[in-house]
Amino acid sequence: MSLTDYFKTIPDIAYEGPESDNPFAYKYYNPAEKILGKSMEAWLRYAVCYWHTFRGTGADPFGGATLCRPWEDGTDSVDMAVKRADVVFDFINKLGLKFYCFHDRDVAPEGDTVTQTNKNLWTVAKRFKKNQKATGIDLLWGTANMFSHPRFAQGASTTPNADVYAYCANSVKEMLDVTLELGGQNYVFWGGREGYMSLLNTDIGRELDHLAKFLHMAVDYAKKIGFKGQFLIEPKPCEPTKHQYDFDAQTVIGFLRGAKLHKHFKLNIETNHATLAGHEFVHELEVARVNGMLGSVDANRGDLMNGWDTDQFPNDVKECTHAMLSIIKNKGLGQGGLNFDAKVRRDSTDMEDFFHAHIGGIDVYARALRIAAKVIEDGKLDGMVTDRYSSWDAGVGKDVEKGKHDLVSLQKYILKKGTAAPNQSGKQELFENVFNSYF
Ligand code: XLS
Ligand code: NI
Ligand code: NI
Repeated sequence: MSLTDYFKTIPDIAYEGPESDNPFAYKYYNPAEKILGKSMEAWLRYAVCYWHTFRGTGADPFGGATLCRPWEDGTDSVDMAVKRADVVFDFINKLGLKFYCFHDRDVAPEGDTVTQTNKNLWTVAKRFKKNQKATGIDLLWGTANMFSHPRFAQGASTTPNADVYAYCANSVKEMLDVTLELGGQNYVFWGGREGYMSLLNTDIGRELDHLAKFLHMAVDYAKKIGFKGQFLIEPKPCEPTKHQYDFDAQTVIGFLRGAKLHKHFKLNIETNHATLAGHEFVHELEVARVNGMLGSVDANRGDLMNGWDTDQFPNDVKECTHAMLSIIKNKGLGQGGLNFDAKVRRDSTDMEDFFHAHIGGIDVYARALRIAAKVIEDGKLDGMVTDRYSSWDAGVGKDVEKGKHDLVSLQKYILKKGTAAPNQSGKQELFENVFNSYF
């Protein structure tokens, strides 16, 4: 079934196995195939993101639009927005995926008044609802864009301008209503302008209080309307602001705990944001996971030579495998998923390139899932980690974990023993060799 005929030259993308050389086929992603007792589709829950794939133009600070989208009429009208909504569902259908994600401003233009802006959003949301019904595609998450328009230049919920704060309340309220109406499974906060450029003109204490208040208002409103979706915060250390408050997973978790919001939130971890923070992607996943807050993933990658958010499609099998190990240990992403927050390069100018990009990202994670499952099934790496911590499984270590010790009793123990047992080798190189042996 298709709503438009823009992709009629592209075949439905299906699994053909690793031997296939068809660029319009999956070599590793076989949605129904069971891995560790669950279908690949259920583990991976891929989503297409509206903003890069349908609203990104290829423009950069040095040049204008380059990308080819034959359906665009050059306007930002509501009519165009509704037409685009049909194309998006056709695209996701061709890929055989089940989810999409969007910001309010990706899908509908602002009007002259707030009332008109909200009306525009609902006009497109109605089309989404119809298309979701017709295709079985669901909303993974909704969010509000509170960073593009000049009114947000000094912050959204951390702005010095109280009217802008109220404007943001309207945006989040409407998008929560829309997300509820569309059965969205999560709601994301990414604080693009929630940070500062200079401490000379910034009252960070006041701004952080306002941010916490704002998130509490969102939680209260969700409760009021019966929104059961998961709230997610997406950490990022910088860009566009010099320092963003949601710097990394550990920072966000600390903030949420301090504001007594942690029970209501999980994290949406983005690969390129992790690396911008000076962390490996898997570090961020693990920090979220061990805190019980790994909710969803923005799957992309950066460029090692570049210090900004290049939002490239993921293609590193080893990095994705390491990530999938964490996700499997998390027993999956629950109602979250893998959202391709990624864009084709500005010189990838064919409409087909959107397919190649997604096929590549889908296959690299599918391949990573297969390898990670093998690593887990073998149990070799996990066994080596367990061995490394074996001093905690008996004797004094076990007693400490059980809470049976204090400083005095531990001193007594070590005085009696005379000195600490020697360290066992950490064997990092062996661990790396074992991990490498799976590729
Ligand atoms: C930007 C973010 C953004 C969020 C959604 O760097 O990744 O795209 O995912 O607002
Ligand atoms: Ni993102
Ligand atoms: Ni990003």
